[in-house]
Amino acid sequence: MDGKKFLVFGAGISGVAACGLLLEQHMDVILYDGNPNMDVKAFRKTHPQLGEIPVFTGELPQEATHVDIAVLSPGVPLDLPEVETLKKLGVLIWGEIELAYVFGKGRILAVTGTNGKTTTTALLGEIMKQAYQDVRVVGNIGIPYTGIVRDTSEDTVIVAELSSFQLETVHCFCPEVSAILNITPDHLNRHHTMDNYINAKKAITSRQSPSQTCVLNYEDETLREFGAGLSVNVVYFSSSRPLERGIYLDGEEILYADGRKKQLLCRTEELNIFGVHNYENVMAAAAMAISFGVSIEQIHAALIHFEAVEHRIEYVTQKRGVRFYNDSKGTNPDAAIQAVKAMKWPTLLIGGGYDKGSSYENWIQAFGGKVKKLALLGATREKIAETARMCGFPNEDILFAESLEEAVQVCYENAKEGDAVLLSPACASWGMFRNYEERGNLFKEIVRDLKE
Ligand code: UMA
Repeated sequence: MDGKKFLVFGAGISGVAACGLLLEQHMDVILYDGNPNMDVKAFRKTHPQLGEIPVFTGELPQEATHVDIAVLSPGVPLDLPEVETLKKLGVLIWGEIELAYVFGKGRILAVTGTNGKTTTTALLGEIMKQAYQDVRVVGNIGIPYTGIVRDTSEDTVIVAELSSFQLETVHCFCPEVSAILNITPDHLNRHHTMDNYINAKKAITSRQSPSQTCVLNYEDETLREFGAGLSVNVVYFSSSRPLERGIYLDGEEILYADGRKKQLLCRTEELNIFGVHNYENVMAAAAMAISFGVSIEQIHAALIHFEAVEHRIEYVTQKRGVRFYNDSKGTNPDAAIQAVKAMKWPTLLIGGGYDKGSSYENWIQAFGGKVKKLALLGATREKIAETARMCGFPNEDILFAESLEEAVQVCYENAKEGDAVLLSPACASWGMFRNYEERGNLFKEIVRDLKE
């Protein structure tokens, strides 16, 4: 790395953490952000740790291209003209995860998948804390990996949630245990084809050696086939059938079979998270922990204490006998299907947001007569309404809202005692909010302010 010059692309939380790491490593760093309206003065004030680092915004200036390695933030697409320019000039393209891996120490477990990543990562972090002193939970969950590198030692256990965006730019990154939970269409506006998206996810295991483990969902056809061709140690989990070797759900029990005997990991009634998708997250986290050498007792202790993560079918409160649930993390139709399936009450559903090019048919078909009103907002509202009508959802039960406040209000007005209001947009929040956390937090605030 001696004498190498870096360009960090994107001044969000990943870019800031990457710059911090590179400065600590005494590297030559330039920060670039494509947003021409970025207030560099204010940025410097809020990030004094970055000192006088050169910052460029708007169009990529030539002087910023005289670098050896560009570290892309996850949100920066690889086919962006600026990135193409850098590639043509022979600049190596790394992601923030690769940078952290190259400079960091410790043993790594990494989770990807379309849905369930955050819950599985958080749960795996809790399991690891039962067995190890120094555990760091990082990545797409909201904590940049580069931000904790300085604190890592050989004894650190790193549990990383990785998105397809982050996996597009890894090269040497190699976790000891990896997992792909499921793959359904998402982020197609960024990856363009399903194949590109699947290949990005698969990169999580591409550097692993035969003694290392990849945990896969046996009930996901793409992953089952993928597993059959892998030369690493593959451990499957299944919510639908007993496995000779792996973890599976059998009625109310989650069992671990090692090829000779079966062991009970936990009963579903002992868990504080519900729904088959959550049992899959539990199985994946447990399979990863077992492969890492954690005992069944330690895994059980963590499983029974684990609570649902924020913004994922999160109970907010009751008003006038109406229950409110925040599933702002339901940022794609598949995640939103799980939330609507988990509702046991007549539901007034708030959906819509940024257009990622998804199709909403399966989501609407999963309503199963449970959804009384569909309140829509954001760029996708017309597209969702059209699909809903096409699927036979009554036009008079579709409501358009200009804001989240209005959507909550209109649902509350139309709700009766015993109903549920669910925010589960099936779309990303971008365009109206900075991220799904901001959307979920605002939802909770609006709900708590509603008059009884
Ligand atoms: N930018 C450009 N050009 C671009 C795109 C972005 O200059 O083409 C700049 C923006 O102007 C902005 C900065 O890059 O200043 C933002 O970078 P970013 O979008 O990569 O966001 P970060 O703040 O660095 O957060 C990222 C992840 N964001 C995305 O993947 C979009 C966070 O995941 C992650 O928690 C964080 O790194 C820490 O690892 C969020 C997310 O929405 C939660 N992830 C998607 C998802 O879960 O579906 C993948």
